[in-house]
Amino acid sequence: MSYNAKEIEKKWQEIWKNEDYFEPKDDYKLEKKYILSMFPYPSGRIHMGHVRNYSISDALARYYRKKSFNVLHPIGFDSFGMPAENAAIKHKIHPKKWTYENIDYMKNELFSLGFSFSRKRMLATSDPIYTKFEQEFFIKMYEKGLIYTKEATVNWCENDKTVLANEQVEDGKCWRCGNEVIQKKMPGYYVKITSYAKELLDDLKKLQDKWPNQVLTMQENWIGQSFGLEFSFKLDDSIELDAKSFKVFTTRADTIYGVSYVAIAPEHKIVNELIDKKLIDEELITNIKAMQNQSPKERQSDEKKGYFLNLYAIHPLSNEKIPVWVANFVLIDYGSGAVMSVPAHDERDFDFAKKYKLPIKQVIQNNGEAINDKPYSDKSGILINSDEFNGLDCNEAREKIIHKFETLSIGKKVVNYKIRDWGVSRQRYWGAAIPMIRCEKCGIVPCELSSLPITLPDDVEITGEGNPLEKHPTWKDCICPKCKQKAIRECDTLDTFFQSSWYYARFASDEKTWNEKAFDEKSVSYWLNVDQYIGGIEHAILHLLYARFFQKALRDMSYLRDDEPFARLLTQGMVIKDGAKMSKSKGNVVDPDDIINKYGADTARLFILFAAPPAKELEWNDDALEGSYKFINRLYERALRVSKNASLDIVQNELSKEEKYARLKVYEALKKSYEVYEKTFAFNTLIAACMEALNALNTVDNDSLNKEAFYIILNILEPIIPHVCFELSQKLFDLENFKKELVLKDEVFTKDTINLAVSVNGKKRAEIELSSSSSKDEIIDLAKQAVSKWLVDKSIVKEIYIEKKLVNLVVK
Ligand code: ANZ
Ligand code: ZN
Repeated sequence: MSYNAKEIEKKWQEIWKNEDYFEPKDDYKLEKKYILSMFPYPSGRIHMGHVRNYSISDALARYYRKKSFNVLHPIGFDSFGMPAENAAIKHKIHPKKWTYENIDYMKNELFSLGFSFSRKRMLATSDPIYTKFEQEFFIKMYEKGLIYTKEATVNWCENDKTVLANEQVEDGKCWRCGNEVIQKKMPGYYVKITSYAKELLDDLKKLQDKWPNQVLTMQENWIGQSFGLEFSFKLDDSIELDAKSFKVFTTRADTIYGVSYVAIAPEHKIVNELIDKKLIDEELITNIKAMQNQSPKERQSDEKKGYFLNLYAIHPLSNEKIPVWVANFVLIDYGSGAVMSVPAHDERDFDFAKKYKLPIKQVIQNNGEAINDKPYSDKSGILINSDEFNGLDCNEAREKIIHKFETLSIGKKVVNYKIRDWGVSRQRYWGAAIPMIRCEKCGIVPCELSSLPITLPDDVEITGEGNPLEKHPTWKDCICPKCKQKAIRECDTLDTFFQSSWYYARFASDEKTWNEKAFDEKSVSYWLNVDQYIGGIEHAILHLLYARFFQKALRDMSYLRDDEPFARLLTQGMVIKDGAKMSKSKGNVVDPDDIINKYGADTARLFILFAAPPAKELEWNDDALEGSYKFINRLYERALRVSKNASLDIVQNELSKEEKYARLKVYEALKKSYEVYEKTFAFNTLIAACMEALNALNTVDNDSLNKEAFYIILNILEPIIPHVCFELSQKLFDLENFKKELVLKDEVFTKDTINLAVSVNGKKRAEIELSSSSSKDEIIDLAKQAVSKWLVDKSIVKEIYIEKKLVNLVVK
């Protein structure tokens, strides 16, 4: 009877399926655990990254089930998005067909790996019922002012023919296809994530030590809070303008007397007024227009550039005349779109001042040194050239100067955030339709809730050119809910991140009510928030930020209760092979199906959890895979030698030294299992402990001990290699018993030996291990034997024994 993975795995997968083994229970009095791994995109096949992700979550789900928790471990598919349309263009297959065929295939793959997902709570975000509630949220957010429309410059990918959110632009390239992103002015819908900026930042504190630090830092930087002073510069009245003043934002109010010019963004309204009224010459207008047409990325990489606007502002404290420049480094949508420039203490301002020969005025002392070829940008030092503030430390000065502006009512302390509102309009077919209507008479009108979901037409032509919904002959025709006249449907669809922002909450709702409401109140308040979320670090910013925003917005719309969606987060490392991330483009992919066919699912799972701790990169290694397979074989053969009828009564004191040692190893593994499943997730160390225990058992021939040992080891390993553990447990033990939680036996850990140092003339020469019941004479005898080579031709003058610590022999 040798190990047959195929047979065993098929058998147990059938049993689990037929007996609804992994469905969460409706009994809300039970203690719950909601374990969630990021759901896959239905690209066609499961890859090793998925196997890793779900092996981790499955191990946790199975562990907590064993501990009698009510466990929710759901799975679904993030099934709207561009690849489906690209497949349509390339292979002439309808996106819906492509998507749902992939889902069917991948579902089977997932279950062939033995993952204990709930089957009843499976969903795909392209399901009309999911769209229905998503559109409901959209309309409610619109009515609350959390979603609005604006014409704005957007990131545009010419290859995917769609708008991209800032978060989807990586190094100026499209996150999906890698194409260069360009700037385009377009109307679109925006989610006002900025209105939650402060809470999104403040609540990161609640996640401290529960989320990886790296992710917390990335979110913090992305939100980008800074405190400073906002005040107005009056314009000198030598030129007649509608704008009489303009605001600036500075984090360095302490440098106010060092301002030598002010710089405004190319899109600033003063610039536009100067252009519109032709108050500046043709050549300057042309130059400024060229600057306006540059993308933020081009402006960033371009050298600092600017033009004097023949305009002066008045310094609010010194009343000096300060030249006003337009500059490419000033962003229109940060702060006030204008900067007070202090070349002596800011790198950027310094470079600009050098280039255009503008004055450099030092206002903070730098160890008595003057500013020559480098600015002094440290935020420490004593103020000089600053009137009444001279002599103050710059931190104190900053507060005092802000205070002065406030008392004079010419400025105020403000908070600024770098985060921008989230543009969600996409000019694509395969997405959730934006449930809005454009009426000539009434303007933009939300669809009626009773008309939801607004589903996609099936008969579309997908060519990659333009928006298929826009081109459809009839789909966009509709009736305005307000005036009942003919109107036009919004033809853009939602960013797919809109769908993945609330799926975790949908899973938490009882599926029996899925058709009637977005969330069943009782079940979401029981299941949420997610106790442990597991997924890739690539989602550190966008997905996790959007989901956190959704949680808060849905809370404020009374759908949900918690402030944060994911109590704990584990970001798993990448799977790499030959030094590079496993990916089709690198041609180094190992297909999980091939591993399952050759070795079985348990081997795949064991290997992936053994090869590296979850947060670290995992290097693919064929030998280690083979090694995992061998271990399972050995486990299987050794377990079958256990005699079923042996009693489990073991008297610790009657065991031999080897038996005690083997039993200790088994219990050490058990102890480790609590720590690993509940805290560290270092499955590799747990598996190593089990291997050690198995080795120690090799020398033992004790039926009771063997039976106990395998009972424990199979229990510990079940979350990792479930099929073989279920199989063996069924053969050896009563399965019902097997589900019980295990208890540590302290007696196993009490050591009955002590270690003693032996020295000769005060110098340590050996260490001996002996039974704690040995007599002093026996101990000294053993000690002498251990150091015999230092006693040759010597005579012992004194024997010193310090109980349980050391023996010292004084010799001559
Ligand atoms: C004067 C100053 C002196 C500044 C100094 C810095 C150092 P953070 O910290 O990232 O918020 N700034 C303000 N609005 C800007 C805009 N729209 N585009 C480009 N730069 C802008 O950055 C705040 C600082 O960035 C502000 O403080 C301002 O320059 C500049 F020694 O004011 B500072
Ligand atoms: Zn109307």
